[in-house]
Amino acid sequence: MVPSKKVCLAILERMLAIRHFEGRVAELYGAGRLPGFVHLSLGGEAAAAAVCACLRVDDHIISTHRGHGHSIAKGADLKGMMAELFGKSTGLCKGKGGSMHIADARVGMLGANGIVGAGFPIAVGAGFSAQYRGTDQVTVCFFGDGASNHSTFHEGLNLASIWSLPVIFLCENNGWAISIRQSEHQRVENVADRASAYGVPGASVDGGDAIAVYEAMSEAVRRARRGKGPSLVECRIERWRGHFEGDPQAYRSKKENEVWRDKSRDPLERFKKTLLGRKLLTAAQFDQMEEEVRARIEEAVRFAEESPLPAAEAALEDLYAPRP
Ligand SMILES: Cc1ncc(C[n+]2csc(CCOP(=O)(O)OP(=O)(O)O)c2C)c(N)n1
Repeated sequence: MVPSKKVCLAILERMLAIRHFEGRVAELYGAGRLPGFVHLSLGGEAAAAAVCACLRVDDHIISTHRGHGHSIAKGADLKGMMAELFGKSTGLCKGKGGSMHIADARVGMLGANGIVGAGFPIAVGAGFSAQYRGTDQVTVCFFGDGASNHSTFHEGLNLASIWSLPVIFLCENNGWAISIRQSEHQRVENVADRASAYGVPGASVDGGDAIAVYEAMSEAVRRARRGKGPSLVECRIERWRGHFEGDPQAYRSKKENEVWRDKSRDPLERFKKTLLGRKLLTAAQFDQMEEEVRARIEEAVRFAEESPLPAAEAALEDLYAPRP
C-alpha cells in the first residue's frame, strides 16, 4: 500500500526525530556526559519510521541493543528516553535500563535488549498472547543479520509459523555483526531467504527507501491481522557509526566509515527529495519541521540534565523477588 501524504509526513517527522536525537546523543556521549554503552541507529531511520508507521499504538515492538530509533518511531516519550540515557529517575525505566534496555509499554514498546537474539521468544510470547486473547494486535521483532544466526531466531520463526502467530520478524541487515561482515558469518545474501525454510513469506527491501519499507511492511501487517501468520521482512540498511560509540572501526575502510558523506544514500535526504518531487512537502515546511524537532530534543536534554539521579533505595524497587 502506498502511504498517504499524512503518513509520509508522519514518517518524515519521526525520521528527523531519530536523526537529531541520536546526533545529540553522539555529542553528549563523546563529551562523557552519558553513562554506559551507546549503539546508534543512524542510517536506519527510514526502516524504523516506516515500519512503525504501519502499526497501531497498541501493537507491540521488541527491539535490540540498537533501539533508540525503534522506540522513537513507535512514539516513545523523548524526554523519558533522554532521561533514561542519562540514568535519571525520570527516565522511562527510572534510569535503571539505560540505552540498551529502554521500554515504554504505553506505546507498545516492550523493550530493547542487550542480549542478541533474546527478542525472538518475547515476540513469539506477545504474538501468542494476542492470539489467545483474541485481539488483532501485531508484534514486530526487530533484529540484525548477526542475530539471524541465533537458535532463538529459528525456533521463534518455526513456532510462529506452525501456530500462525501475528508476528513480523523484521531484520535490519546492516551488513555487519560488530566487526564481522555478513558474508563471513552466513552464506545467504538475503536473510529473507531463510523464511522459506519455515513456510513463511519473506521479502527483502531497500531499507533506505521509506516508501518501499512501508509497502512491504503494510502487506505483512495485513496478513498478520487477518490471522494468516508471520512474515519475515528484511530491510537492507547502512550502519553509519561504529558498532558502539567509541568503536575505532579499524576493520572498515575509510570509505565504509564515511558512507554518511554520500547524500544520495542518506535515507532522510532521499525521502525529503521524494516528497518535494511529489509536491507533498515544501522546503519551508521541511525546515519548520526540523526546527520543531530540534527544539523538542533540546527540551528533552534540559529535562534530563535537570532531573535527579535515582535514590540508592530505588535499586530494590520494581523487583519480582520479595525483599529479604
Ligand atoms: C547472546 C549474545 N552474544 C553476543 C553478544 C555480543 N554482541 C553484541 S552486538 C553483537 C552483534 C549483533 O549483530 P547484529 O545482530 O547484526 O546487530 P547490529 O549490531 O549489526 O545492529 C554481538 C555479537 C551479545 N550481546 N549477546
